Amino acid sequence: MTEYKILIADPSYSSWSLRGWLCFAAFGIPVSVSVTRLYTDNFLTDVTAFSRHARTVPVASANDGSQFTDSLTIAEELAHRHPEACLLPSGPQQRATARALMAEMHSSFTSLRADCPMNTRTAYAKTPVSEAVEADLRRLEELWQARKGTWLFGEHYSVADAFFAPVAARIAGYNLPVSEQARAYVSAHLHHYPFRQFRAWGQTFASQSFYFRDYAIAKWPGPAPLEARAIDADAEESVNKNCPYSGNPVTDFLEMSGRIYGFCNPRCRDKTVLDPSAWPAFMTLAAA
Ligand SMILES: N[C@@H](CCC(=O)N[C@@H](CS)C(=O)NCC(=O)O)C(=O)O
Repeated sequence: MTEYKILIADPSYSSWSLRGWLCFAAFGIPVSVSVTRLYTDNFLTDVTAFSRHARTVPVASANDGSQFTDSLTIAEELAHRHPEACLLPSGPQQRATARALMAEMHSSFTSLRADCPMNTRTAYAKTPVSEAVEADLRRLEELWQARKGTWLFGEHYSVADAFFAPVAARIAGYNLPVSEQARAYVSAHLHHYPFRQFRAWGQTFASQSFYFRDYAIAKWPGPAPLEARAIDADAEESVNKNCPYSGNPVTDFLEMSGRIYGFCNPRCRDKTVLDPSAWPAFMTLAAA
């Protein structure tokens, strides 16, 4: 079986990393993930150590020696290698449309991307919107108008949806003016399990001051997390003795609804505290 690796950066902020990661995670394709940090001296060293030709993230590789040094390449290669995972719609017309949407996302929306960089940690109540950003939003509305259901091509999430996930995060986080229809599509992204998981996991990494903005903060408009907190405890007190994710012995604990649950490392505990119901393996344990 092909084994994949992906290098991404700052999961709360790197929009291309989110796209690349979703190409695997949203389609059940296993991948081993490494994380580097933007705006540091290590960034380029980490990227080139992963792939000699890469200069940006995401970059992925397969154990057959292939390197995927761009998010479009990751999407296209995985679609080609894993037809059973249905990354692209199967009908030729919809498939062509999906590719066109991804290509436009990849090459356009520069004002929206520059003025409202993705930041899935913070939501703002009100953000100044330039004419250029408004034009980008109108174009997105045009593209999304032909949506066939929850997602662009019906009830099945495609890589075209994955490509728009960071834009949905921007519209939500900066409270940008869009129609009801577009807001429903944004909301679908905010509720999507892989998106919620990436968002919760991202918050376990250090923040990046480059992305801070001096606007009034609002509540994140996605699903409200269940209440949980990290606590000091030991395995004796824990409902489970093995981590719901790795199966390894538990060392780090959270408390939710008066019960204690264990995990095999602090990051897995913390990503669960941040959004418990985003993690089906944890919720199965909590429901048992
Ligand atoms: N065309 C690339 C763009 C990737 C990209 O610009 N990634 C940003 C992070 S979101 C990056 O690596 N920036 C570091 C740099 O440009 O030095 C793709 O689709 O993967």
